[in-house]
Amino acid sequence: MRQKRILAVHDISCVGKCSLTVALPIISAAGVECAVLPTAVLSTHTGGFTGFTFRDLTGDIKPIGAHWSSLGIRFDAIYTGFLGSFEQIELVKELIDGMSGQDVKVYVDPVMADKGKMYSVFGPDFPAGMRSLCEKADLIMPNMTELAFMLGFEYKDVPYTREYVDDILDKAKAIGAPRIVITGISYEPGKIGAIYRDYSTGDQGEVMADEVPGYYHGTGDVFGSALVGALESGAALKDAVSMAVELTVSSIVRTHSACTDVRFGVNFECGLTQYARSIRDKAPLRIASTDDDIMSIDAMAKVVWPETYDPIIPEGQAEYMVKRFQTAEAIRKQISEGFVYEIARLDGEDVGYCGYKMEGEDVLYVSKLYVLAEGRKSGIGKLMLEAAMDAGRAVGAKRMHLSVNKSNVRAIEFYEHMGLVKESSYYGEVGDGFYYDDYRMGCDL
Ligand code: PXL
Repeated sequence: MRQKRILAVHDISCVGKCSLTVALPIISAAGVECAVLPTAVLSTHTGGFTGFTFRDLTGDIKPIGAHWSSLGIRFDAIYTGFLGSFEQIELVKELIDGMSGQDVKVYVDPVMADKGKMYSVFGPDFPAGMRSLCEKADLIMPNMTELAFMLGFEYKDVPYTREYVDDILDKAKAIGAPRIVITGISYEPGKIGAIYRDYSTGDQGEVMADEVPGYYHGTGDVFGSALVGALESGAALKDAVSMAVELTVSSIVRTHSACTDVRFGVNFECGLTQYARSIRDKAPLRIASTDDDIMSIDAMAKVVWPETYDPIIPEGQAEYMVKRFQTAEAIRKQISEGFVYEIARLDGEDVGYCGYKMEGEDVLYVSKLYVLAEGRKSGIGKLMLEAAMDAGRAVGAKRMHLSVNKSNVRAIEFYEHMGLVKESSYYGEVGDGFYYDDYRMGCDL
């Protein structure tokens, strides 16, 4: 599995945690690389501190983007927030257009207003501009004030009725983003949270939490960064919204309990360990990198190899192969020699693994792909194989191949479904008097 790279496009507020000083650590904690494109540098954010400095970086956006293009640098996702000027909206749209055809997910937080008011640094033309940026997004995450400005309805403070919020969700479809998460939703005093809708599937849900009184700066960025980090780690929208609400609310609770000056932002740092744990539990894939990961593969192999092979190969052969190739010690050695193992997770349990390595410059060899009975029919085999292919492509692989026992009909059908074709037969010695009787299958990448 290839590590994802996100481009976060926000300002740097040097003091008063928000925007990039929040996006970088949170997205990193999700295990995702966070590259940055600073839109402005401010001595502090604009909410509550007076006399802040403001260096507009509009003029740097084009040359930075051009340099990245010249180097062929690509991103898996772009996450935009606070922009330093109206002109930056067009520049960011151009940056997104320049990435078209590269399968880049676009997340837009139309940061410009809260509690019924525009931020002081933005003019009246900003909402229409932001709406045009939102049109390019795969997911937008406005608050109600930003939606009111973009859609032209009158802002109403909480609490809302469910009918009111449903109506706003219906109206927001016109913006054109296929998924939306609205923050700061409350139906009753003391409870606050977020609501999401996927317009293409109709999937909708909400995550509510106990409200802590007061206004906390930078919480929109904590929420947005946690959401983007979780989604790019492979979490479902519902789980990603839960993780984002959990990190935001727990950060507010810690800050409230400490009675700190709220202008300095919330204590999200102490919630990062728990956030990273939730990502690990909800993300479908991870690279085996710890002793626990290796022990987990060792344990899965002891179950899945006999189950797969006992019906189709001579007695004792599966046990022999596990001892030779899938003990923790053997796996450790393979990893040290360039093998990568991915582990698949479902409902908090490890349910499968895939091992692969590069052979020479441009061939990916997938050596192991196993799914425990409880993980079958969940699409996890496909996910693992696609992740392996993606990782191979990223380092220049042009072809992939693997070996499969001729009697493993289920696996052969699956590989054919994935586009692989039988290339040759392979009969060879395993050791201890046992033999392989395999097909070699492969495909272009
Ligand atoms: O968190 C939103 C935000 C980001 N950046 C700057 C801000 C604000 C909100 O006030 O002032 C500079």
